[in-house]
Amino acid sequence: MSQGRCSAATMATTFMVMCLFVLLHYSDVAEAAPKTYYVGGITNGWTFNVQSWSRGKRFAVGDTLVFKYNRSFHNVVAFYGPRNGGNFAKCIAPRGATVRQTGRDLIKLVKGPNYFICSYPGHCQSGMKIAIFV
Ligand SMILES: *[C@@H]1O[C@H](CO)[C@@H](O)[C@H](O)[C@H]1NC(C)=O
Ligand SMILES: [Cu+2]
Repeated sequence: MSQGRCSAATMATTFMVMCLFVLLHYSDVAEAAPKTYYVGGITNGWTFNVQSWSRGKRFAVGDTLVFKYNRSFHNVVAFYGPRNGGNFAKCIAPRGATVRQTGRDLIKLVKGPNYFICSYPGHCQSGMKIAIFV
């Protein structure tokens, strides 16, 4: 009887230790749940002088960016990878880049540099551009 109780307690302790281990392990490995961000903030959205909006934020692969804007005046051109740094700096949308223009575009971040510009003439030059490094 008392032996049975004892081993039950031992098993319970072992189980708790295992649970704790699994918890600690996964909190280390698995990142927080993906986040959603409104580029430029929910009020202003995707517009001129938005380029410093990403400063100080920590982005992760799989986070979603929401680009909210008036589609009569703007679009979102996304391109990726370290080779496109120059295009981003010069506000050039590379050939084959995806152009979105729904007025509310949801784009997931990928690993590496993620570049977004508005390709309407002069808009990117007026700060309608963001670079996010994940
Ligand atoms: C976009 O701008 C046009 C022209 O100013 C306006 O008529 C329209 O209502 C705007 N659309 C939205 C979704 O704000
Ligand atoms: Cu624009």
